[in-house]
Amino acid sequence: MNRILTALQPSGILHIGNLFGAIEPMVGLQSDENENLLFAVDYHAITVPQKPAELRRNILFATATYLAVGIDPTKTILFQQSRVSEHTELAWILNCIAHMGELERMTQFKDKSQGNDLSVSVGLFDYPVLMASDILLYDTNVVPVGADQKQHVELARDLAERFNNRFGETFVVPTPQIRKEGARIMGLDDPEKKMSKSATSEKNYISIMDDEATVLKKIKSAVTDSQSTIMYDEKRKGLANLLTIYSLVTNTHVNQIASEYEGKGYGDFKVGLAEAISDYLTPLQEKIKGYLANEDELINILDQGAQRAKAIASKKMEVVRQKIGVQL
Ligand code: ATP
Ligand code: LTN
Repeated sequence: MNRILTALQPSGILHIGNLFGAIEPMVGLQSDENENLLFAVDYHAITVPQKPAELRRNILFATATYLAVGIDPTKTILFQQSRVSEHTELAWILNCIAHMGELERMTQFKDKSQGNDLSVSVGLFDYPVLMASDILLYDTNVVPVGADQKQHVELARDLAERFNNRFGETFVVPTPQIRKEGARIMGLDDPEKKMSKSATSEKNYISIMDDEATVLKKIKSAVTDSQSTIMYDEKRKGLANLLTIYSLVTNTHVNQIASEYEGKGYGDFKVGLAEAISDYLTPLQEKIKGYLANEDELINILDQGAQRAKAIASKKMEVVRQKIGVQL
């Protein structure tokens, strides 16, 4: 049996990069041969300031979205990180074997702390260690993530190996799984950087909840180039990104889409793309709203998930405590 695990921050909006890079791959991996875990990492979210009422809403929204996309809570253990206290307990122990130097090298920290801002939280610096504990606690084999998270999964591997060398075989060394298409959807306003919800402009991303008019406006303003043919060419980064999105929402190969636009220009292409995105998102949005209308049911699903996760995590922590010598 393969244990597959991933997690997302419940921080406000989810964009189509999160959807195709992280959530959808988890749906495809649900099967009787795998044991899957998916959770909202609320303790990661608070590494930057959060308003309590919003955080609560975002946890429910994230859960509703996973269910709407096709996560089946009978096949996937669906829960909320903060409900399984073993995550933070193991993070402390891993903190004591992690090196300052390896955390300082993490590009996400460097990006988010903007170099040397000393007022960022200690939690933001320590974020990858909590992520390593999320993964190692469950003897995870495979971690599907977008390309930006590969470095964090590699830290989890290093910490697993270091712990195993020091205290004897304890943790499974996990493998990151980076999907080829969709692993890195780029920003609409800047195709050099990944689409990101913390981007300064809303024109950077398509939110899962954007309505038709907003999608059209954002796609129309997406950065492309001055050439006139629609074809897939990695060097034409803006267009390549839009074709990738088109391909993901229609489940059609990029070359086929390009051939449908032979002789046509960016104007037609962008209108077609915006329509295809909305056709994909509208039914999803209806489903999300349906789940959100029944909050008790969502909370009930999360409760059950937490119980199942806790059963695995608490056993693992007993082993870890024994290995390090604190279990009397
Ligand atoms: P932020 O930019 O604020 O860090 P984010 O949009 O990157 O947020 P995360 O919560 O960090 O979102 O990421 C959730 C998951 O979505 C991760 O697995 C990440 O790799 C994936 N992901 C994020 N952005 C993209 C993207 N542009 N393309 C593909 N996958 C992405
Ligand atoms: N850092 C990840 C979220 C995350 C995660 C994890 C992903 C926290 N813990 C464990 C995979 C496995 C991100 O998406 N930004």
